Amino acid sequence: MPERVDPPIAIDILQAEALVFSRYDNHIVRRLSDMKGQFHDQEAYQAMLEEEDRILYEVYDVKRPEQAGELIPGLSIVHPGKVGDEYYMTKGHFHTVIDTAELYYCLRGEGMIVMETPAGEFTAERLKPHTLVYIPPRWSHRSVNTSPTESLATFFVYPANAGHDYGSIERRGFRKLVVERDGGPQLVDNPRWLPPEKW
Ligand code: S6P
Ligand code: ZN
Repeated sequence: MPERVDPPIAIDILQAEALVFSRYDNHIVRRLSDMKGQFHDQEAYQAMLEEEDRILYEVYDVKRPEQAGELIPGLSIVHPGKVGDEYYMTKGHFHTVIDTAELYYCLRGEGMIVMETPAGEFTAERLKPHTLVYIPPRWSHRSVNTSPTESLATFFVYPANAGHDYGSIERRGFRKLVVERDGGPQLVDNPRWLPPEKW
């Protein structure tokens, strides 16, 4: 039997009002209601939710077999906005196969990627167009849009067998929050963060 060889895939990133892939298999839409318990100002969260279940971010990706050797390319769009003083952000996750890395390339907008290891080591990188962030294995990651007006668009690629562990971040949070202070983004300690010994 000859080995199966898939055809290569070429994708254009279309520069419409929002960036979009010319072809994709999944379009994931995450709303305020999907982020219960994630923003520190719970009152602001509830008040916003009662008004409208806004879209916070969207992801377009290409489906590939979930096996080692395959990659999943995608586009992440985080819309501008805040819940209280905390900027719109993705849920954030560890990869289930924790020894898998990921690459992010910022196409448009401004923001941050916050990252944390299981041992509680924290770091953050600023994103602006053409910034490339390589996230090594074992770092959980969340993208945050710090622009008051513009969507944050990033291209990402990660191993197709990585999987997503959202539960750990839902329970412990990230060590720092990205909030607006004096008109700009600042990292502050997350008062609800659970250190590794309390997991
Ligand atoms: C997957 C990769 C991205 C995120 C996307 C949304 O490993 O990191 O595709 O899924 O940025 O974030 P989240 O935390 O909701 O999956
Ligand atoms: Zn990831």
